[in-house]
Amino acid sequence: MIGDGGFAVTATELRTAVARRLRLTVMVFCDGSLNRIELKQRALGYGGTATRLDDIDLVALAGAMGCDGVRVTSAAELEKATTGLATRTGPLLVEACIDPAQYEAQFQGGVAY
Ligand SMILES: Cc1ncc(C[n+]2csc(CCOP(=O)(O)OP(=O)(O)O)c2C)c(N)n1
Ligand SMILES: [Mg+2]
Repeated sequence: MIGDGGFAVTATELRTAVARRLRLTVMVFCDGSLNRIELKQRALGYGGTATRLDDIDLVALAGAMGCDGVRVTSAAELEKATTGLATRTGPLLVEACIDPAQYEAQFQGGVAY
């Protein structure tokens, strides 16, 4: 499990997972932001700076490396996308589109609880 910012700097590891035929499921939580850092910036009174991520089609990115990918926007879609993992022969990327608003509730004075 990884955020979209973290995945942006590690994405090509998927190619190794394909080459090694690893039955790995990589779940990317996509909120278009380095969100916890953005929240810390705002808590310190700065506007968000250099913390937004432009959209990347992660399913297409995975496909370019020979990796299956699926985009989900709900728990039901996630459940459907992750059935049959035990019979897979290679990695699966799950692009999970999430609303970052929930993080703000966990954030008080720049500290994540
Ligand atoms: C290789 C590397 N580069 C930069 C950082 C600094 N860093 C820590 S958290 C973070 C943002 C991560 O954003 P994301 O993965 O989207 O998480 P979110 O808070 O949005 O869930 C960054 C850039 C790091 N830890 N490691
Ligand atoms: Mg993020």
